[in-house]
Amino acid sequence: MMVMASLALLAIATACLILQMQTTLTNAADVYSFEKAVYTVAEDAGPATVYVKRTGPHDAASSTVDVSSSDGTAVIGRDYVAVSTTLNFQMTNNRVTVDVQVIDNVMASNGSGIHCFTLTLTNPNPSGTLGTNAQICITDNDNIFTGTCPPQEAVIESNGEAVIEANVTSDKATAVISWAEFSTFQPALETSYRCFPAGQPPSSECRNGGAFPITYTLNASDQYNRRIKVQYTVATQLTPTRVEHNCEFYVRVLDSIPPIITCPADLNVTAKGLNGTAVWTEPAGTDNSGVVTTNTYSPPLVLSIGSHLFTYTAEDSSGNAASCIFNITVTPDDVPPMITCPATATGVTDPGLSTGKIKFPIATVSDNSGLPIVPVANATSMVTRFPVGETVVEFVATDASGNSATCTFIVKVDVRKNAGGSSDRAVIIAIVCVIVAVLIVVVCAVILYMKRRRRHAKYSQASDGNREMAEID
Ligand SMILES: [Ca+2]
Ligand SMILES: [Ca+2]
Ligand SMILES: [Ca+2]
Ligand SMILES: [Ca+2]
Repeated sequence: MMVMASLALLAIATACLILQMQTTLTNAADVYSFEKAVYTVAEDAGPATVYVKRTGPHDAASSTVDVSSSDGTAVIGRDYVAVSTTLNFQMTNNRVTVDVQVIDNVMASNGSGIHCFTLTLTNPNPSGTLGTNAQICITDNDNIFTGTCPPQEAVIESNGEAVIEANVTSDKATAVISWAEFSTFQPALETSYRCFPAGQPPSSECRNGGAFPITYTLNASDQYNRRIKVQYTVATQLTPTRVEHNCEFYVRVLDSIPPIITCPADLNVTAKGLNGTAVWTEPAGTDNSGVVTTNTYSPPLVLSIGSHLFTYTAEDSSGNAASCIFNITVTPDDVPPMITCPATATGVTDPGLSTGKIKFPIATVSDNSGLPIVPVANATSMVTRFPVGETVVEFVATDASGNSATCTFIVKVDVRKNAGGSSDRAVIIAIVCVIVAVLIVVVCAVILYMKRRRRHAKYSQASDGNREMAEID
């Protein structure tokens, strides 16, 4: 009994699972889409056949979808017969045709000779997913350009534009583009090519076989930045009224060559404390287009101890990118500075004192961090007074991470000879004595001289008196 109940429950659960799966499949949406985005048809080629296909995880036995047309450069009644119909899909038919009637008129279209209109899918039943619209592009057979406009090298794109696409090669910023030269039914009195690059007014001549610049795909603010319009103009009458015919198409030059960028060599930086300052020259990318942007980090950067990866990316204006990576390792500084003390410094006591100020150079220091370090001494040259005898002086050098190194040297002070200043006083006394002695000699000489003169005068008077006495006698 229990077994039968279990089997019944299992059968019910299995049935529910199958029902759930069927429900899931039934809800899966079919997809309706045109087989091609663009159908090109000659104006006089009769009906164009367009295919709509149905795909999806499950095909309903029968479903429908509507298709309708809308004008572009081709106009209902002038260039084509309006399309408005319902397509039926059967279990065994997932591909349904739509016949589009193109009108072979007698109107010559200017420009490229290509004119297009749009087919749109709507209203799937049961509900489904719809693909993108299709373009029906009609090639005019009334164009004076005898069917070569646009040139056969051009491909009609989904927006109806005729585009010749080329890629730059090697390191070029341009691509040479050539096309079959145009011919006309009518005599061409004057012909010229003009280009409309990058949304600018027509200003530059361009030519068949010319070098066309890269039409950038990035940072293009308008569609004209993505391709260049080429306009070939034929004048079939100059007077009395000038009659011109234009053939227009586009060129697109793609750049698939990535930039080149080379990172600097990996860098090792010794920390100053918990961080290290990394300095490097930032790389700049180069590109065949000549237009490239490279990210920057703006060194010098203060980085923590450890490994740091830096990625530089160069990108050209077509979206091609190249990168390089380099590593900066900040290692802790556990190496003390190298310090060298001066040789023994010697001197004598200052005059009249028992100490002397001894001049000595500061220690020389270097450190693996590369940073300058000023050593500190426990004495200062020409400020500290040293006693007579030998004094040990110590220099200490400490790097930014706190590693220290010391060295010592001897300052030796001798007693100044003739200490106390006696020698100077002796010199002064000696000089004074000499001066006094000279003065004494001079004074004595003067006194002797004066005495001799006085004695000589007395002697002369006595001689004169005797002479007079003799004359009287
Ligand atoms: Ca025609
Ligand atoms: Ca026509
Ligand atoms: Ca490039
Ligand atoms: Ca160090």
